[in-house]
Amino acid sequence: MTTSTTTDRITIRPFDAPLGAEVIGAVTSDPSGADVFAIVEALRQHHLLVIKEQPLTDKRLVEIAAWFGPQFVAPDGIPVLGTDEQGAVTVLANRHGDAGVESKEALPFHSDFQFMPVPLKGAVLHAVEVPPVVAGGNTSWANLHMALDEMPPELRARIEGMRGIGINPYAGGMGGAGYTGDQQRYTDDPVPDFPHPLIRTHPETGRESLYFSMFVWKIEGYEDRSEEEQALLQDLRDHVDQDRFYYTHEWSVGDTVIWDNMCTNHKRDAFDQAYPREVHRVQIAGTRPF
Ligand SMILES: O=C(O)CCC(=O)C(=O)O
Ligand SMILES: [Fe+2]
Repeated sequence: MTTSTTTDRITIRPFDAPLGAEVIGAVTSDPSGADVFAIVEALRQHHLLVIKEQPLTDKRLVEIAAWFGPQFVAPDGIPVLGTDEQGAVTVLANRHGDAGVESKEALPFHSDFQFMPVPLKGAVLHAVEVPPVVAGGNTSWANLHMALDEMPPELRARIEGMRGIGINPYAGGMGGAGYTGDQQRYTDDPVPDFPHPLIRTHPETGRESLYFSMFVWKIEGYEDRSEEEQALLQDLRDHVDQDRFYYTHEWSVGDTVIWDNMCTNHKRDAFDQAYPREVHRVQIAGTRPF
């Protein structure tokens, strides 16, 4: 899509990519109702929005996230990304001794909180400090409508009507491969499975998308760890993680990315730990996938 939308103060310019658009104009000050409407509508159309190089306070970040829906803050004790100390904004930082959550390894492609009964509608990330682009740390998002549209029919037939089970990396039951550490809200207790459809319908647009990521490790109805199940999981991984579905963001300080977590996956490259990286994150509550 190449046409831009313009209101009094902002322009939405679609990327030349499978998803995403830039919001051009000042969002640090107060946009009009019409501007906000256009921005919300743009997320529906483009699945990912980027606001470039406008440093925001945490307060403003929370206000911007609220344009898209109520905020999700995990209740204490729920094993998700974050610590019990933080509130509305989750700080992801690679420095030790901070209030932040350590975040330095490459993150494989995933949809946030796919392991929860009600995963996120979306999330907002704001770059406070980032390494130079040559040092890594790019984040990429994939369009899962496209991944479904371009799925070989025989693969689609194998998942039609089926449900996947997401693993919670912050809880027990992963054979020790969980995300532990002082700054993660980890529990050794196993958590229940919450299966979700592998093909889901977007609750706002009615469009179907694939709903599959590295977090999905079991498929309902298959004998656990059977060869057949493993083969299907591998075929889905190979399909969904193709470069042609992705937009890659090279971060600058002050960038804000808002994504629709219902129809996208994302992943982040590793980066040179000589550089500090700090991104602030706000989560938008979702509804049960169907
Ligand atoms: O650090 C990043 O760029 C992405 C982290 C991530 O996966 C998230 O905030 O959901
Ligand atoms: Fe994520």
